[in-house]
Amino acid sequence: MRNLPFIVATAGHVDHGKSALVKYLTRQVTDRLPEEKRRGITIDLGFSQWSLVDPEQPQITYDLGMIDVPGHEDFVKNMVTGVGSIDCALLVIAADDGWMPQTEEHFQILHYLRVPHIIPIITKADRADADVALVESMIREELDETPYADAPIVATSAISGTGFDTLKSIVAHTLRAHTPHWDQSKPRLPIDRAFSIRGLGSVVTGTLSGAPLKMDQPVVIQPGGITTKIKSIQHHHATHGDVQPGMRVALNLSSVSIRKAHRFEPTKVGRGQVVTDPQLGRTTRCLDGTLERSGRSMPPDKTGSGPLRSGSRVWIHMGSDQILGRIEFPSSQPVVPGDHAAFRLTLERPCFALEGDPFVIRDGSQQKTVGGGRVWDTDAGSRRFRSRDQQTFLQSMMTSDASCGAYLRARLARDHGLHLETLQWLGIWTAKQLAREAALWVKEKHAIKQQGWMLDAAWWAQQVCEAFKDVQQHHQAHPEHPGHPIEPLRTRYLRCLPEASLWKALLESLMTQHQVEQSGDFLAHASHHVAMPDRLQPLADAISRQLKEKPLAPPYRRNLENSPDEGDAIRCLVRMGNLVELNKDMVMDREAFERLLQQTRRFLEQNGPSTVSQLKESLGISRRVAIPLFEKLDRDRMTRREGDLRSWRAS
Ligand SMILES: Nc1nc2c(ncn2[C@@H]2O[C@H](COP(=O)(O)OP(=O)(O)OP(=O)(O)O)[C@@H](O)[C@H]2O)c(=O)[nH]1
Ligand SMILES: [Mg+2]
Repeated sequence: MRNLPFIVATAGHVDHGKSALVKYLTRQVTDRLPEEKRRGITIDLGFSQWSLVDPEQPQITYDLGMIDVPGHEDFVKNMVTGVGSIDCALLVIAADDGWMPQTEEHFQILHYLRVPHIIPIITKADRADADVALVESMIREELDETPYADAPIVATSAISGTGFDTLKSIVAHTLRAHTPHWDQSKPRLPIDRAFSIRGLGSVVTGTLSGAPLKMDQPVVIQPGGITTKIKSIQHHHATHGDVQPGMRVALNLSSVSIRKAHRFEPTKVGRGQVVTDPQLGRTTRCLDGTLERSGRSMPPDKTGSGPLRSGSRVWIHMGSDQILGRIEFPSSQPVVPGDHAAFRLTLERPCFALEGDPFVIRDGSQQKTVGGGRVWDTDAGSRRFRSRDQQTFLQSMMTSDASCGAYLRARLARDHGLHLETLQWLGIWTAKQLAREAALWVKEKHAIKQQGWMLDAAWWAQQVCEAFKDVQQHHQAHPEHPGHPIEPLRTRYLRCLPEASLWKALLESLMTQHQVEQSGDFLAHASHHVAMPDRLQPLADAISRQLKEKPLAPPYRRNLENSPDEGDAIRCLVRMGNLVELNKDMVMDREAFERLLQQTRRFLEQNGPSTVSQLKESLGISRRVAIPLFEKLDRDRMTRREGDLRSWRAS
């Protein structure tokens, strides 16, 4: 026996028989509000359960959470709230009325939200004025050239029961082919109802997607960042220890307060917020994405067919939430039906979203559905909308199949480096899906992997190449330097690397690909030798001459170094090995130093440990020179000092 949970919602024009259909299938009345009963119409979402045994494979039972939506044009905003994460829609069309304005509007909403299956159902087939054949051909025409063109159509009557066996077969057949929900480690429960029960506390209900939830699990409510714990769980009025994605769920949450009014309050809980994992998604007031406006014709009175101008106020519907914001397009050209456009949406309050989430846009007065699309950047506030990188990114997503691979490649082209571990929490794709696409891109040599990062191969090669060029240019400009000082290079590259840790990887690539070597605080090409620049040569010659004149009694360095250039010339002579630096105050001609070194060795080997006085006398040098000389030999581990005595230690 298999029990597969799925979510099925109704859709369609007012009075076409949605609630009657749900009642026939589930034996439950979904209209609860006194006003609904009085007016005989659905106003808000209704919920019930349908346990459908697969007529062809009776070992499978579909545990269906049914959402009944209102059809009246005034309540389309409630309808959108109900169909955010459904598997299948039953699009109801009355046999005596045909495809009407809200049939069309609901159909477009389902399409924008990428609902996987739509089953058109002709209701009221028993009515005297029903023309099933005509309505069927009308539906076929409307579905033509849409992803739902092949959907099976069934005619029913909730009075006589005609067509319901066929309907059950169609629903079972559709769901059998649909991939069951699985654990993607991204639990999301967009709240559609929130209330308090005396003695129990706060309860929220919604449709669970993305991952199971279990009792005692710590969760967060977004937007708001309210941390809480699941005290108990119900699914179709029965208590469960855990619940699976694809189920209608009621959660009893500890220490949260339910907001009374519809208005969003960040510290309270109500419809529109999402119960989720603390790591998941982003709360943001600025979204970038791609918008599509259906090119289907709409009846002229209540249409969404007017031009949509940059700067318009619109409602965005995502999950069970709806937020007012201002939409912006890259150009001043209005977006008309049939158009696609990149957009930025600046919201009046934060919303919770994952990159890749679908949404619906309605006009500022909630009268018309004007478009739908996908969110591609939940951190848009940190980027300029009209920047070339962001526009290229959004254009790529618009012309792509909006798949995980397309997202990864477009984002990599924009950001140059992606941290896959982080990315899995920002978007709708799992770590596994991202890793698979990344591996493909690496295999095709478009990307490389470095320390958990995926880097754009061409961009990375360019960074390494430019850093190498910097080192080379430094060699040319300053042949007297041992190499490019590392620190300024590091500071410069940290500004363009997506993360500081990648500097190490860049250094490594420089070393392995370009034979750059690090010595102390400098980077130099293996072939680099310090050389005297032409401009310093005359000064260097003069300094060398002075030192050679009195090889054993060199003047103090400050007396040789009367200008910064002379200082540079001395440093260069030291690096080139022509001079030896005894300490910061004294340099000595290399030949004289070598001679003194040999003499010291000979003296110490013959006479054993000796004092500075004995040594200086034998070498013919003053104490002024002897002290820095022997201290340098101690530092270089040529001599060893014990008290006042020095002995030769080098072997
Ligand atoms: N003859 C006949 N009447 C039906 C059938 N289905 C529904 N009705 C009637 O049509 C009217 C509207 O039905 P509802 O189920 O409330 O319609 P709805 O689509 O839920 O309406 P809203 O939720 O307000 O959009 C009711 O009076 C129903 O009794 C049917 O198959 N045959
Ligand atoms: Mg109804």
